[in-house]
Amino acid sequence: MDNNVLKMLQDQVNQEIYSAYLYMSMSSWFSDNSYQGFEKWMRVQVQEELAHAAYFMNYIQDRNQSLTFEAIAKPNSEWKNPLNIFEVSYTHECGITKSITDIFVASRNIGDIKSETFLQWFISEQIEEEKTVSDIIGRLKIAGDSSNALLMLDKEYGTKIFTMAANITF
Ligand code: OFO
Repeated sequence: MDNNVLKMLQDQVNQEIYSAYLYMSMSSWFSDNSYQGFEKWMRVQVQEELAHAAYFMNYIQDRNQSLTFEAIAKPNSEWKNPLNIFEVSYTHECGITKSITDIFVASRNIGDIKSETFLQWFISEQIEEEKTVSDIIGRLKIAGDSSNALLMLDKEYGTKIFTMAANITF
């Protein structure tokens, strides 16, 4: 396997675990501020990110390559309000989309069809991740400072449940 593509895949494991860590921090803020629905939404997001990490780990090992372990960056834990949290989440997801796209392009450039095929699921997943968070941002903007509207959205997003492809385990 090409060393550069392998390094990018190894780094992506770290990025996915960092995503989980970031969403843990966000979920903790929601808990501290009595947004139980958004807290649950973020906890489901944590599970999804850990599953993403596992998916990359499995692929690296399926290609008979080794994992590497670097420090996970410390996430911010000071948040202003739900809108601020989801805006940061959106920016973060756009960055993840870019890093996955970069691995896809690097794989394509060297003719690594296996990696290219593997990464296609993630490209689609990132479109969904960005859209979901962008929709929440739009609705939070409509809600503005209305406590009633914020509590209604909190309740609605608390119904999110964890679902991933059956072949992904952590
Ligand atoms: Fe793994 O998709 Fe979000 O970060």
